[in-house]
Amino acid sequence: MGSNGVVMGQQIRNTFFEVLFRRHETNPILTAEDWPYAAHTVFNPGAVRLKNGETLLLCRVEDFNGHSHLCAARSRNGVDGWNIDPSPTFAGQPEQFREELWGVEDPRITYIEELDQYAVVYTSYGWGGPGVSLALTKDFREFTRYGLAMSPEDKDASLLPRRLNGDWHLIHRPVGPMGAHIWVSCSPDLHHWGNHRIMLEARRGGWWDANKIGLSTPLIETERGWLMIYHGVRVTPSGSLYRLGLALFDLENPDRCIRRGDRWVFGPLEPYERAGDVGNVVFPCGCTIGEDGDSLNLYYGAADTSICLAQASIKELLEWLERCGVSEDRPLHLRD
Ligand code: BMA
Repeated sequence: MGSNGVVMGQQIRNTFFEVLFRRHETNPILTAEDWPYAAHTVFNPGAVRLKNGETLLLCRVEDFNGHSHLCAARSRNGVDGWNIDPSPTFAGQPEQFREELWGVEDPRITYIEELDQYAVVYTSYGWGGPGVSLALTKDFREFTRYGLAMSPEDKDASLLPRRLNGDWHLIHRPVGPMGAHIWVSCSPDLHHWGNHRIMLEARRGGWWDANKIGLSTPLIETERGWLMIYHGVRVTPSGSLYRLGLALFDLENPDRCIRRGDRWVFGPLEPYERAGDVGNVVFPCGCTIGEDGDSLNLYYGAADTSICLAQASIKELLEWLERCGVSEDRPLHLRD
């Protein structure tokens, strides 16, 4: 073995790659075999720490028709002992919401103090393609649907937890002729959206996050700004590679990027991330923060097949961005 690598099982790992996210030793923490009813795969969960301290995962469950619905799993420690709803918690309702004909996917959860409710922003899948839908809930049992917030093709969306300058802010990822970039849009009432701005651009050419990026978890509020974990998609001759990067945004003007990391910080490596229905995918939709205000639990879908956990320190992520990130104010010709 060369001097820049260590052999761990079947994997060769580069010791020069700074490990910011540590995989939980019991990964995958949830699979379809844990489900109390027939499920093909479980992945891409939204996550939240409830007021009673429990962790709730709103898991994407794919059935044997190929359609997805959402199902809540609750645990005291966020690792094991999951109490899974005995039937789908939130499924498409195409009679009233035609955009949900082929199901609902990839939820992101934000607790909204002003409303004392959780906002669940999810992908609804219908004839128009994937769009962004919104629902509110107090208890993850009853939901008030707001319908489509962003028409197709759009996904990877999440709400900021409070109004800024009087408006709600939705982060989302429309697909356009010039690539798939992360946008932010505003609303006074969660129904009417406008003031659309690009928040983070996909890079070009040979970058790991060229052409297509998307929000991963809801933004994390820190003293230095909104911390974003985003995914970059690299298309290769044998399929797409989904990896994660970090960026930091101004607290009052979230379309102003303060720092962005050039390297990815987490990518598929373990067998359960490399192989599955869609191999080489790590796809987080939710995270929780420990009582210390620093430990981050990142819940992610592995290879569109199972649910995994990786842990990090928010302080370390911010320090890494400070050290290794670049300012997005640099001239465009240096950015591509
Ligand atoms: C994205 C989303 C995710 C999925 C990923 C990899 O476009 O559809 O739900 O995990 O592709 O297949």
